[in-house]
Amino acid sequence: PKEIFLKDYKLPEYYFDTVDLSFSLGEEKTIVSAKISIVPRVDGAASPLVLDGVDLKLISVKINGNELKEGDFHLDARHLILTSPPSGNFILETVTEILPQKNTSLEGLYKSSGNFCTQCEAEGFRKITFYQDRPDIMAKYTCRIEADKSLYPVLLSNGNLIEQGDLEGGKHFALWEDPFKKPCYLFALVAGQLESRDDTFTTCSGRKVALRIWTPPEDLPKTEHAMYSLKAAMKWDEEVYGREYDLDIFNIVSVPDFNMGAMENKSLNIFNSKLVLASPETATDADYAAILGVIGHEYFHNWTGNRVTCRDWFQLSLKEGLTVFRDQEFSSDLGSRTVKRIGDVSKLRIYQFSQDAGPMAHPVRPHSYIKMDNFYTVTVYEKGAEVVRMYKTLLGSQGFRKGTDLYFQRHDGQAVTCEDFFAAMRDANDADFANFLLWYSQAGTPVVKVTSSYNAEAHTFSLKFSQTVPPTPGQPIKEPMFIPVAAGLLDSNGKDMPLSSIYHDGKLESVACGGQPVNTTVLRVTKAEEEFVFTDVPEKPIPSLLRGYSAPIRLHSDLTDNDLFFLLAHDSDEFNRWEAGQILARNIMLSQVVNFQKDNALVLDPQFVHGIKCILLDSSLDKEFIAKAITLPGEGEIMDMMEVADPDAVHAVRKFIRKQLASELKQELINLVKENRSTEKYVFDHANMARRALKNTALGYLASLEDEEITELVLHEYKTATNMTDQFSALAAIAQKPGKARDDALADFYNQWQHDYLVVNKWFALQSSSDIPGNVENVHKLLSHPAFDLKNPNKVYSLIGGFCASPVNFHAKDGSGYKFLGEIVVQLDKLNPQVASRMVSAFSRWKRYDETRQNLAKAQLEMIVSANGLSENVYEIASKSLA
Ligand code: HT7
Ligand code: ZN
Repeated sequence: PKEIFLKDYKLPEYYFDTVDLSFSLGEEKTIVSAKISIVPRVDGAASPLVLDGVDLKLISVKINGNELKEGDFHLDARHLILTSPPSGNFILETVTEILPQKNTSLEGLYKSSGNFCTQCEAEGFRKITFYQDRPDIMAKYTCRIEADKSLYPVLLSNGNLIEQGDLEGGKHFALWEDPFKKPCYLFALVAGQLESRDDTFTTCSGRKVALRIWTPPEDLPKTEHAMYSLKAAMKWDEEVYGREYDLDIFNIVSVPDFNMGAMENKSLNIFNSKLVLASPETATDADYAAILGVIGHEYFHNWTGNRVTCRDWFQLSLKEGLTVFRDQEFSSDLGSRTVKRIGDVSKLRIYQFSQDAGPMAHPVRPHSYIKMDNFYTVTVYEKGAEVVRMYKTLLGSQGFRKGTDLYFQRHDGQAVTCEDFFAAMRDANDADFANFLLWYSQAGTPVVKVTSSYNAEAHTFSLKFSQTVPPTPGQPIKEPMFIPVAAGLLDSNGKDMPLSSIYHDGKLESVACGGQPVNTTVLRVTKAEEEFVFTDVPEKPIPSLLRGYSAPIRLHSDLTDNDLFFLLAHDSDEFNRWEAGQILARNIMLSQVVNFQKDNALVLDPQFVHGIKCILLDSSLDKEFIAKAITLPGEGEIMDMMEVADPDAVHAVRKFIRKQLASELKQELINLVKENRSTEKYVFDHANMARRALKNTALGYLASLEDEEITELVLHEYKTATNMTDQFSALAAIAQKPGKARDDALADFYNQWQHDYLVVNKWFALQSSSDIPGNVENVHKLLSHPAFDLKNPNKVYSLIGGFCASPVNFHAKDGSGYKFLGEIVVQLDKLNPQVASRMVSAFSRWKRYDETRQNLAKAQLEMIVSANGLSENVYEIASKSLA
């Protein structure tokens, strides 16, 4: 397979001005006619025009109305090359035949549950028609769709509907025109039996926008929350970024077969149904929150991605990092900022740090790829969002807004690079960003060590930083990064000390703001070793560092356990209160892992139990914060901190600590369950979600006990639940232990919800991710369950993805988990390479385990790499994992 490099980027030889597409959708085949007006970049230069095209049957090709004969063009499996096009502007017309009904890859044009739909990002448009399939080709499109009227009554594409009508033979047509230039990855078409929930939004300048959410008729009642989310997002983007929607219509379509979460096609967003459909009875709070975030995310792309797009796919984080940052802030503003930040940072540390430390580590802006689909990663998205967040941390809200205003002003209608975003931030603020651009080009998570010392005579407090960035594939040596460290100092009462000046680099710098001392200041750490000395510090402080998690780094400080307990109890930065508890928990878990490995008895530090108890009983705290603060770090996080990951030890230790906490705090936890039950009808707001989160976290702890009273309680919660959040949490609590109660509850749940495929997917995931011994057999059986279908990505993510998320069973020492995944990947790859390559990623950290596991996992990777007809998608991940 061919590797593509950022350094090889070249401007296109030809630009496309207008593109007129015409689709005749049929049951056997679909005919696509394309008429493109083409402008050479350099007038008069008649270089060959290379068009991408995959799985297309060419019917005809014309230039300026004249049909080309063989010899005037060259056709291979991936291209149509016009060897000597005219020297000036010209019109290219092609007719191609495609087979959407046979397209199980779910990219290009395909059928999903009887309806036609498209997915063109990243390089799916080449499966629809011959084109220069690259994002720097921006053109104005029209799209005419013709289809049987009774089978496909609804015909949608981008932009405005300008004509529609009936045709002979029971057919009809619709003609859409998009007035905005766009890259082809934003093209979309939908045709099918759909109905819409309609609403309107009046923009800040008074324009009325028609909003439509399309679903199969039976799903329509479940779109209320999606519509609420869309309107909230439109308003927020006006208020926070001054961005108004630009067309008179905005459509969202829900489809059950979709490789990712959703797609931001211009004015015709297409969504995986699990991120649109919700009702209190069928969706959990987590589902509701995800819908809010993703509806916001895709809507925000209209400015960050669509109007200003990427020059090439290496710049993906330009739109994704920025848009993730925007959706994170949107959700924070509508809910709890601290809780949202804890969730986002946890995701980053669990998944992105792990990627950064493995064979697939790549910079936020990758240097090369074989298959672009493999680079829609947590590094590009989540670490990319952290990079955007750092601009804001350095510039403040107003400075950041000045930067985005200048970015839109300079680049509206253009395809640009990460440097263009950087330059807008810098120029709008006249800022010195030192070597900040390294965040885009250096992979790996920086490790920062900090030591502190107090000088009681001089009343100064020193922080000495040292940083390293670990080597990653292709990048053995790294430069020091520019790391913004938000810091505060706590006095002995736990109050923030006022900060006014710091010695740094031989100079005394004021950190006051408008002449007033501040509680938090941002230290600009840029060197391998660097010291900051706070002045006028009357007593020895406890430092609170990296407040709000101001940079995506691993921070090692010299804080003692007592300091951490103090921060847990007092820090004004709520994120750091949570963080202090997590550091303590990680240390305790790691020390018990050593005990477990030495066959010593496991013990739990009473001070930790007391700390958790204080949090549980602190009624001044947000309930969702309490739920997060009492949740132990995940097994993956602990394994990542070990020399050799030991899934059995980590699992046993986490289980032991949970059980110990449950037993010592049993009465407090029972009270929390009872006090926080749902009494009224389901409301999606922070207070109610927080209450449910606390109740269900407490229930989960209690269910780890062997106790009749608790078994009764958990069953009672299951039976009396009035919403899916409570029902599913109770089911998960019951399912912790094998036995009749578990079997009965799982059967009961399936019985109740078998008609709802989204709920059934939860049921699959709950079983597959279970840590009950020998679970691989159950998962094997579920593969032949009538509700399972390997062609549907959501079902694969639930059943196979769920299984890989269970460390004890996936990493079973007999290799049964690895064998199961290996076989599935080869099978799946023939249907859907994108989904198969996501699944094969579960093997990528195989070198972290003991020798027996390494050999077993490696054998599966070798088997996969040598499979016949392997896709480039799976090849890239599997071969890089083996390297
Ligand atoms: N921009 C969208 C990316 C996406 C995608 C990429 C590869 C293959 C399938 C895909 N479906 C959607 C989604 C987003 O980040 O907004
Ligand atoms: Zn996105």
